[in-house]
Amino acid sequence: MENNKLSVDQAVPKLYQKAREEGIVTVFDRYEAQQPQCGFGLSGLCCRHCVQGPCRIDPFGEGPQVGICGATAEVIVARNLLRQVAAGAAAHVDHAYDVLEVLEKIAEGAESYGIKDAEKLKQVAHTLGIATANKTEQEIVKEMCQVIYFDFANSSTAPMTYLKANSPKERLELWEKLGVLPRNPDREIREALHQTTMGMDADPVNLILKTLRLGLVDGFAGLKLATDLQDIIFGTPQPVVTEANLGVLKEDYVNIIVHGHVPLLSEKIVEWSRKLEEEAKKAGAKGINLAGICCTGNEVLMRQGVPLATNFLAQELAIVTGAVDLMVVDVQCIMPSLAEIAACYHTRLVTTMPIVKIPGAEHVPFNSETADTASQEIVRMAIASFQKRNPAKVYIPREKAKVVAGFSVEAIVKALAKLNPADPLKPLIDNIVSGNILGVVATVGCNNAKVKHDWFHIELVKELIKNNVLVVTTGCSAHALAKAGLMDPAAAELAGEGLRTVLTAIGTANDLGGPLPPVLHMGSCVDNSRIGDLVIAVANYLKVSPKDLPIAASAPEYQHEKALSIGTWAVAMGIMTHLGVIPPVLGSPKVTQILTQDAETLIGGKFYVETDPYKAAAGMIEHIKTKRALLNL
Ligand code: MSK
Repeated sequence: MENNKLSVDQAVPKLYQKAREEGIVTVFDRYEAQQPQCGFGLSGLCCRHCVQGPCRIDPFGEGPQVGICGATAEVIVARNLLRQVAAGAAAHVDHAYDVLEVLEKIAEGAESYGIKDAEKLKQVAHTLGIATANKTEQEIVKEMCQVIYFDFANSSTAPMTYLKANSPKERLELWEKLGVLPRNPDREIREALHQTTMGMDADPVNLILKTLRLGLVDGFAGLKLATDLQDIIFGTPQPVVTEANLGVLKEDYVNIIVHGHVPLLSEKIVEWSRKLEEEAKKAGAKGINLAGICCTGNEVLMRQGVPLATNFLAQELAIVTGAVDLMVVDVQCIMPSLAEIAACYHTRLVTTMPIVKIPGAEHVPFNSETADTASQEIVRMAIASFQKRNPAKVYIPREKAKVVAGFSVEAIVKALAKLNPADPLKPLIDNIVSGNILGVVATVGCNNAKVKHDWFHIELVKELIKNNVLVVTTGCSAHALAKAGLMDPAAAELAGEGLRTVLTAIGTANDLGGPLPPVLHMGSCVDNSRIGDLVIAVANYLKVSPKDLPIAASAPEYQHEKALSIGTWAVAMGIMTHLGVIPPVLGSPKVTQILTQDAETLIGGKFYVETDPYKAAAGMIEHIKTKRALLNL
């Protein structure tokens, strides 16, 4: 791929060039090798649900208009979308379930993990209707686990407790009326797979309603559940100062990269890297340097201040630096190609989960019982690997940026409380009402090889903040914005005057000696629930529905099915959700119309597809202005 098409992150072309010189093929080359991509697949018109197929529908009306079984374009597209959203939801629910199992073990006395945030424990317990007075932490945890496990064992039609406990009344009533209230999350995922098998649902509207239901499964049994339980176990993030980009790797340190999603592993690697620092020194290193990729990087950044190495699309290039002694992965977004690339260097790639094994990687089984021994083993493997590093192959780019992160809802409220201790949300609401803050946009999601790396995230956000839109962010979008310096308080100068005034007022009240950054890092992909919590808190304060707020969401460069399920949850919450990459639905005019137009009347939110960042920013700003006008602002 030509250098100017690769990335706006300047570390990327440098390392891509190194990879080329060393004969290493990366995601950028594999993307080019896939061109042209199949038009049927791109438009969602290919069905492989039974073995009579694959069937393809001719979008131009000249070839077949139905599959062998008679399925129309509308049915094929809607079924494919439901399966993708169900898969995304499954990934997040499985993630949350892993954390739930560990929480249960803590209640049973397991010692590898503990309760770091007792306040959050009580707060979540109260939300679930569990009394906490005169109870030990273990007793509260036990009761909480019982209530949550009930959702997963529930065989009735009763809606999910966790969703009911955490949703606004107005949304609950609407979801019930539409018949999209999920029951047992596992059952919903199972039923979605059943519903989309050959000879099942042939009604695109019914399939889309089920898709909304699966979005809600993700939002509450995936995102919200995972974030809450992780905060209880590992602590609720508070502001931290750190750095982002591959320049955080250090030549004379043992460099370990944590990659994946669930902090059960990465938190332990952080703990043991600190404890085994002396062993690294004895091996000739100055110490151990940890850095993160993808969302587990966000998890340890938010809670431990661990720097970010890079995001999804540049994960291979981290190894191409020749300076990574070991990369340890858990689940999701891990390119299988990493093993082949690691084999070109001294880098050890370590998988840890029974459902993620990569030929060529070493496997160290990790679970709550082995957490400490496995983490020690992995850190020692990295120290041994450091001694085999070939200095001639090392090139660490200098790019890195200052990052102020750690903005959980609790941290935001705490910062606002410095302006108004009695009513912390008031300063935020007042500034939205006055127009200092025009509205809020959440940018989330991945990189996608179809888009110049990080470009959409950065251009879109610069446009938004220039127009006084406060940006909150998670996932690999947060990485892109961090690397671009937009989480450095100095970037407040890029914000419009109104927004800059607010950021400065909050920063000054919190003795930061300057403004808050114009982009607030709220965490990993599952931490989109933090954004949901903030939206609900503001809506409740104003006594309106989330759909009435001057807000929008955007996944500018998404690639994962998880992003589709998160987006569907956001739409079900009533939020206009921008996609910067065209989803595979254009083969069905009906499905496209429902998702991008009719949904708004039905549920308040809709998808908005725009592949130009400047037009997308303008579209979201227009939407925000319309919402403001409807609120008489
Ligand atoms: S890691 S899901 S590439 S945001 Fe959450 Fe990044 Fe997307 Fe994976």
